[in-house]
Amino acid sequence: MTKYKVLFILKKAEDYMSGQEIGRTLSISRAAVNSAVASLRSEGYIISAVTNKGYKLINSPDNLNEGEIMSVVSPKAASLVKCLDTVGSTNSYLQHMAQYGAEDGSIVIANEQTKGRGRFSRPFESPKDKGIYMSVLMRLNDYTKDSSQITAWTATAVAGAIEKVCDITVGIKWVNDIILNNKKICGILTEMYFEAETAQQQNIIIGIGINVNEKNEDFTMEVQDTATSVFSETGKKINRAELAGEIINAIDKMRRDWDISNKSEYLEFYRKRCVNIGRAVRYNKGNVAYEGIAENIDDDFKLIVRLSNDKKDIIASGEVSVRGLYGYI
Ligand code: BT5
Repeated sequence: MTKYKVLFILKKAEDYMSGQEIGRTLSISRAAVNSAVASLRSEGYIISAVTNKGYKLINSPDNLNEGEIMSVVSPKAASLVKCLDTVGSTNSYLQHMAQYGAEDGSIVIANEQTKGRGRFSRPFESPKDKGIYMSVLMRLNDYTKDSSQITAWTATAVAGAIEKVCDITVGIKWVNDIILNNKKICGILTEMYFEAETAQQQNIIIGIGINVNEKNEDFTMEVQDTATSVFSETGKKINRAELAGEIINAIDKMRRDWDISNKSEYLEFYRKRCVNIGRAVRYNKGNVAYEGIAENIDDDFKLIVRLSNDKKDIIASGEVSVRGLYGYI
């Protein structure tokens, strides 16, 4: 959108820039520049206008849009990002784009989801303008790789980005939750799509939901005991575009590491942050309930559990509750 290209130019400019110069750079008229500026102001941007000098960006709100993303990642990465104000689910939206040929690496980011979902069709609350709700498309070249590990790799990439931007240390609850002070600040949902005739995996969509600037009351009563945000725990207001940019870069690196099976860095980081290890856990397989102590993460990111009867179990997927988290006392 033109207005976000204008925003990008204003963000890069160190001083006032004339409407004529902005128009020339983007090959648009001065009138188009004026209307872009008016529209950006209505979104909360403070833009000063001085006769014979032009425009200068004075202050930016915490908005997530393509102009903000352009100013935090490379042009190539930015060209793959689509930002939406509101959407049902970014995973569903991106899957639709994938069916119409969206490129490998395409990303959709929304400021709000009305039907955000977690695993087992559970809802993922996605309050407006507070969090980051994004999905990434991976079209795999190598179908022989064990793509079930993607969620753990993604948790590592996202946790690293959160730690860097927010200056905190997080935990990871196997397999897909990032936690802070024993509550959840991020969930990941990886969905795979297969072609009906060949059963060949066609693409993977990785959905990432992060609670960034929410207050406790932004969540419904149902999840208030489970969910928290970076802001609630640290008191820091985080610039969502900066965090989104860091995540985009981390995912981009992850995709390259995935192609060359560069796993050790991810395993080491994951094991260090995994809050299950050494704690009591419980889970179900079919109708049978199990309890034990989580011992470690194996080299395929599976959870190793020492059961109450001293037998060892290795869990590849599913829901595992950890004593001390989310109401398991
Ligand atoms: C997840 O599932 O945590 C995966 C969440 C993935 C969300 C992203 S947002 C972008 C993309 N588009 C989508 O539609 N989804 C993805 P699960 O482990 O099943 O956890 C779901 C449970 O977390 C719910 O049953 C609630 O208890 C809790 N929950 C709901 N909203 C939450 C929130 N905002 N923060 C923390 N916990 C939440």
